[in-house]
Amino acid sequence: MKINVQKSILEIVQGDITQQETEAIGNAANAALAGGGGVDGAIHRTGGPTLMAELKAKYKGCPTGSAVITGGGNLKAKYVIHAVGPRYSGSPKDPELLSSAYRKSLELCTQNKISSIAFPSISTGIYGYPVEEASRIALKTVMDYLKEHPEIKMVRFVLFDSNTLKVYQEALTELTNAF
Ligand code: AR6
Repeated sequence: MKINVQKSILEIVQGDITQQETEAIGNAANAALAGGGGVDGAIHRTGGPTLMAELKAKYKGCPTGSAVITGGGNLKAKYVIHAVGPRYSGSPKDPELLSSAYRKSLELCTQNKISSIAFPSISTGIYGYPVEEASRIALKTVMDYLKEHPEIKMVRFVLFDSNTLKVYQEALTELTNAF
């Protein structure tokens, strides 16, 4: 599924983020930037040890709701943007922190002249954020950013499993109908 937001493209596909050829890929990291399971584990395995070496050398962790950037090592993408989403708690801060993780990632794209990025579904695996809610927040945040930032030409959500894909498709349909 693909839509235009002004002159930019917002796309939703099923797949493996480590195989994306966008300029950057997003990672669902933790605040310690310590690596882990899920998509984080997959990105570090495919990208190789230079990712962790760069994280350790440049950053002392990353607050929840923010993001940091490294090179892509052996990945096809030139950069990885390590975003830290919230662990779902049911608190009113959860949506704000999730939205901020995407927005800060997009700001890093703008600052680094990156015009295409693929995101995983941040926080909806190990961190337990319900996909129905998280998908709306993710898509709305990206759409709002693209409206103001034509320098980002393409944002692709790469969803690992068919259920997550379906939920994102439904959320995007709802959001576009609401325009
Ligand atoms: N490509 C795309 N999506 C993937 C891939 C992949 N290769 N592998 C998994 N996913 P999660 P979180 C999906 O748990 O909830 C780590 O330990 C997965 O199916 O990776 O933000 C970190 O270090 C799910 O839909 O991230 C943190 O400690 C989505 O990616 C913690 O987990 C996110 O699931 C972060 O948890």
